[in-house]
Amino acid sequence: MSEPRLLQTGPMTERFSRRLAAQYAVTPLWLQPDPDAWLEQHGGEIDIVVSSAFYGCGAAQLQCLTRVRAICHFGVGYDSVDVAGAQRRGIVISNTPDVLNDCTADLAMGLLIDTARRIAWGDRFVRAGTWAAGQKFPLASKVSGKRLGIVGLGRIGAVIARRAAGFDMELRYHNRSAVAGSPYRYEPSLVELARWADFLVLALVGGAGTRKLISAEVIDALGPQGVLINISRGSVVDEAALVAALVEGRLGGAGLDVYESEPSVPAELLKLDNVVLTPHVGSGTEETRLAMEMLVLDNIASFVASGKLLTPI
Ligand code: 8YV
Repeated sequence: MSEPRLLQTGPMTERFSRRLAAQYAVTPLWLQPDPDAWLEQHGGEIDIVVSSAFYGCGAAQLQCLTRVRAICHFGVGYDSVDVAGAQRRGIVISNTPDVLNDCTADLAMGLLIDTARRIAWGDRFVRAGTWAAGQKFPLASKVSGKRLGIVGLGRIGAVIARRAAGFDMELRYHNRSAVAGSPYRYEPSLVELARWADFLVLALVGGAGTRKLISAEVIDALGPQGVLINISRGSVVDEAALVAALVEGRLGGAGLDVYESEPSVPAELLKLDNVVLTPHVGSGTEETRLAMEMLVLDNIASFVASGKLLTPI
């Protein structure tokens, strides 16, 4: 492909934008005075789209991109991309799998330990001078040796399982179907897994197929001693049911990195000490973001050179 025209739908790092612009003719869509008008007018000139979890490539955008042949997506989850629409038109899509497994699994364990052991809460307690004033901090819950249920034993889920083994945790998982050759016990019923588990970690894909899979029934099965950890997508949880259960004390706690309408977080959660909140940073380390950027650049280079993506979905 000679002189491909690229469209980047949203900002990533300065470094990535610089590298992309050094190699290709690229339009930063979010910097256009009227991005929709730009797409209407110039969408037909674009060959390759660069998207991300926050700035995807939806059906309306894709409709304007009449010439596009590839979408190189920054992130492992591509629910912000109109995959069905792209595939109908033979547009190929790449994502950035594997390079973010470690960091996302690390954050899952961090949220789990923080929620159970009340690290952030303890930090607030110390900073507020409450400890110095003589008050006692409430006892927390033990992590080691407890029961961990993983929903979605994919690439990230498998790394979380390995981390959990280091904490002598008992492990079961739920997927659409059992993972062939997995050493862990498969639980076909999500509600039963939640009933069994002390901690339920969500590591499944987002999108229409998993919307609100973590229902009020699943949350109630996890119960007042249970803790929910979500590092996947906010869309997989019935967030209103989760908030109600936490407010009413029907769920023990939650460690959340993702939400239904990011970056907004339900106000009720901000007041709860048994909830730990992070701003969608599963892959958010210098090392991992650099590896993701390089994989996006390598996918683009491969597609331009050979018409083939390195990590197609
Ligand atoms: C985001 C993510 O891509 O990989 C994913 O699916 O959600 C993240 O890594 C990243 O935060 C940038 O949008």
